[in-house]
Amino acid sequence: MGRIAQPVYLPKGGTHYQPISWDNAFKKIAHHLNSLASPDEAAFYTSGRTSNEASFMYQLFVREFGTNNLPDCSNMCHESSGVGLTETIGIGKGTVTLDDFYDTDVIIIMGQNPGTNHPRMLSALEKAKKNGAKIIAVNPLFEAGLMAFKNPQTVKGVLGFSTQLADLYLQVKINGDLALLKAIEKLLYGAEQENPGKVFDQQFIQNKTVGYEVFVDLLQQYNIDELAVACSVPLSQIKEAAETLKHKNRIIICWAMGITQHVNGVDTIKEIVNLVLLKGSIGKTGSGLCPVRGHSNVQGNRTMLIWENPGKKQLDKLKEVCGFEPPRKKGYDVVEAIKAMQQGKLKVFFAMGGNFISATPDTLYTAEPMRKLKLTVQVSTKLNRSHLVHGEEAIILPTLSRSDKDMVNGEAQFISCENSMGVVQLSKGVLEPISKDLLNENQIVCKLAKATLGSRSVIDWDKYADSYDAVRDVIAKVIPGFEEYNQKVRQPAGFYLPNAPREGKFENTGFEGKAPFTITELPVNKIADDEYMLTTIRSHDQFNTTIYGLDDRYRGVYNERRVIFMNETDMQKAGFKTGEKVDLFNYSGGVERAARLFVVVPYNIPECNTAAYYPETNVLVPIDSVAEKSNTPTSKLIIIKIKKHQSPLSD
Ligand SMILES: Nc1nc2c(c(=O)[nH]1)N[C@H]1C(S)=C(S)[C@@H](COP(=O)(O)OP(=O)(O)OC[C@H]3O[C@@H](n4cnc5c(=O)[nH]c(N)nc54)[C@H](O)[C@@H]3O)O[C@H]1N2
Ligand SMILES: Nc1nc2c(c(=O)[nH]1)N[C@H]1C(S)=C(S)[C@@H](COP(=O)(O)OP(=O)(O)OC[C@H]3O[C@@H](n4cnc5c(=O)[nH]c(N)nc54)[C@H](O)[C@@H]3O)O[C@H]1N2
Ligand SMILES: [Mo]
Repeated sequence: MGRIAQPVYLPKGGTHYQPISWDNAFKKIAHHLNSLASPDEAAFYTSGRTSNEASFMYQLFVREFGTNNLPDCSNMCHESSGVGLTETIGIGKGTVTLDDFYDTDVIIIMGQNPGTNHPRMLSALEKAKKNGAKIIAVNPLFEAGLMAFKNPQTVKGVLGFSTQLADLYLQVKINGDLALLKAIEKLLYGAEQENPGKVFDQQFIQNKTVGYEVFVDLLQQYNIDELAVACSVPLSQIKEAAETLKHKNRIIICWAMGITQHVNGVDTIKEIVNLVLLKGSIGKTGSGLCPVRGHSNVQGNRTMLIWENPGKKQLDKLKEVCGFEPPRKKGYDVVEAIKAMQQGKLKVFFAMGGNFISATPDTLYTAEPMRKLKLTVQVSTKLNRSHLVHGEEAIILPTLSRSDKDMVNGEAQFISCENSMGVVQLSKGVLEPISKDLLNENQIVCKLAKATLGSRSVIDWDKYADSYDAVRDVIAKVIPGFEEYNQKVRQPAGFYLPNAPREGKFENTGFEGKAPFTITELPVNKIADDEYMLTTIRSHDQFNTTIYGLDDRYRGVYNERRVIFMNETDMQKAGFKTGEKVDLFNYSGGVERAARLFVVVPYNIPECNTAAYYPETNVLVPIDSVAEKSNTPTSKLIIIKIKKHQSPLSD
């Protein structure tokens, strides 16, 4: 079933991984770590599945070892949301709860495909609609899962009736979102001037925000027709969106990767905040900001300090409670870690889950230095590509998955996670583990810490290895909002973490309890005549880099993943027929990046825009193409050329 049942080791020059005992595996890793010239020569990656408990212990080990090199999948995912929200509302998280969906007037869904990626959200949307909410979708692709929804759990759903989900579908061009938001704001401002106080929430603006005057002054300088062209949505539809919002203030805006993975991802998120502030749609029922996360505990990982750059306050607290001086120098994020490998500054790479080589950009650029590392270690539930692109020596440590029974000293344990809405809940596996030889992630961390740090450590690793309750007790002392963690997590529905903006309070913004309007600029997305914009997306049959099947049923694609969705006019211009075999190229920085042998599929997508699946297209994403401030690879806008397929051997 693709699961791994025992630790395995690949010696230098070896061709096969071979079984190794846990003790020897830990000794080998400890030896490599302790031989480094500096702890900063190691990096410790995390994918977003690791529980709060294991994440906390992992960062504790890494920091006591002496580095902040904690890159994580967030760096490629919602980092732009974290940055954009922290700079505006003072906390890098969303502000809505599930109940808000059931009592709202308008939900805007931007750059997100919930039909495939967040199917459980569909029931919430269906219920919202039933309660009278209008849904506006913003997406370059007409996603079937956003257009209509068949709920298999209702009689009507089973009989094939479907709810129309989106009331208005705004087909922006790739990265046209910022222009669209400004266009909507401009129209609303016009209406506000005609009817002062009837469109914007002036009281909220007065009491809770700063920078309104400057913001609207600059907004006025934009030309509405130019904004419509910049987002490529017909003005009539933008007017319809503004009309829908005009007299409503219970508004929720959701977004995901279609917004975050752009050069200006942080700015687009700030513009989403601007719109919400104008309408006073935050800190009250049925309204707010909703970045929809990916991995089950990616938000919790960050709360537990899986972060290359945590604030001074949090590190001071860690020092006070845990009794050692944590390193203060900023560590590497994902892209910085790859570059550090290229420069020979990293020698050991340790991954707590994930599939680094397949998830990261510029696959060939990244693979080359990975192969030169002294040691790569992967803690994995399943085999994947990253086990094949390894250092001189390599170790795979198997672990329990979330669905496995986690027995410690004869007792089934539970762990806990935080979801997108800031709810912390426990989770307990039920399946019999595939082998008695598996350790949970927390045990792996504690045993490795003990083997590596030995008498240097001030932490009682044995105690924590055997007791999640003990781990939760220390988390309760270090992380704000987790006081009485062990009691609260045992409540049936878990507990909400404190979230000031949800209560209409804007602490930590640097503006005395107020939220700032921020000034953004439109991106310049220029392409040459023979170039296209490519956005990389998920199909229905995958979870990130794990491909379960070759179908993408909502988009009508079967038995094939190497497809490129193209506008029909573009196909005609280029002389491509349906099913044409093509090669894709990116030439950024004077390097040729090629993804060969794709099949052209005509699709309802704006001209000059194309889409293809991740991770097959990651070879095309230039390492230097990253979002400003969040350093997230721009996986949703890669400039490509498309040529008829040629075998690389034919010339
Ligand atoms: N089944 C399944 N579920 C998953 C995952 C999975 O792989 N499979 N992955 C998980 C993870 S880690 C994450 S982060 C989430 C990802 O969830 P999503 O963000 O929904 O995933 P993507 O397929 O990357 O798609 C983004 C959507 O944005 C649109 N889009 C692309 N470019 C733009 C743009 O410029 N503007 C706008 N407005 N839209 C754009 C695409 O057409 C697509 O509908 O899903 C999580 N859930
Ligand atoms: N071009 C392009 N690139 C992208 C994206 C994109 O949209 N386009 N999306 C980005 C995003 S949003 C994300 S989140 C990243 C995902 O990046 P990753 O999180 O690194 O990738 P996954 O495919 O989710 O990792 C899957 C592997 O995790 C391991 N695993 C699963 N569950 C567990 C567990 O409980 N414990 C442990 N130890 N291991 C486990 C399994 O071995 C499995 O093979 O990819 C990013 N890369
Ligand atoms: Mo993600």
